[in-house]
Amino acid sequence: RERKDIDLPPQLPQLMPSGTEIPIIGVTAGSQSDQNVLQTCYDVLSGLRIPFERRITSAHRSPELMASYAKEAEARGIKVLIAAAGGAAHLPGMVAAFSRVIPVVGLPIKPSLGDGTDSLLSMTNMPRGTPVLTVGVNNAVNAALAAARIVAMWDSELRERLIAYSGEAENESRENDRKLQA
Ligand code: RP5
Repeated sequence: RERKDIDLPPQLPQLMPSGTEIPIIGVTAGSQSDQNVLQTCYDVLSGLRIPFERRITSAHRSPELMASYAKEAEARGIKVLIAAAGGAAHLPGMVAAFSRVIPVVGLPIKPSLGDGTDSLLSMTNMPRGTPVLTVGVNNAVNAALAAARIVAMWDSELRERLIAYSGEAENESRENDRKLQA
């Protein structure tokens, strides 16, 4: 069938009834030093009006806290986890292992030494059976949008906000094209 003929589900259930403040996305990082990069992730989630929580659960420095956070997230209502880490970036993989069911978006952070390829590959090269859905190095915007798209499958109002978000990007791109030609 042609794209225009594809019917959307008539009524998506509302995962986030309006006014709810219960977090449905959990953002966890390996260190306080990751917070600068994560700010744009927080900004996008806030702009889309998705309730989220921020945590620092290091795979190396606070491994038991990391394990309990990942194990308990689903029961607390978290639907998607974003896990950011740099260098020896074990956090997203361990969070995916402990959370078992929740999709984990891995955000590789550029470490002080190197360009972040090590962080990136440690997430994309997860052993078979424990996926980490990885975005580009320091691409905190895409981490937020990837998580939002998953959640939007169960929230018609968020779906509309995501469509508006991509519409703004389209308008900006078209405007840049117009200016360049002027
Ligand atoms: C990782 O090590 C963190 O995610 C961070 O990106 C990196 C460096 O951490 P700090 O030494 O700056 O705390 O665990």
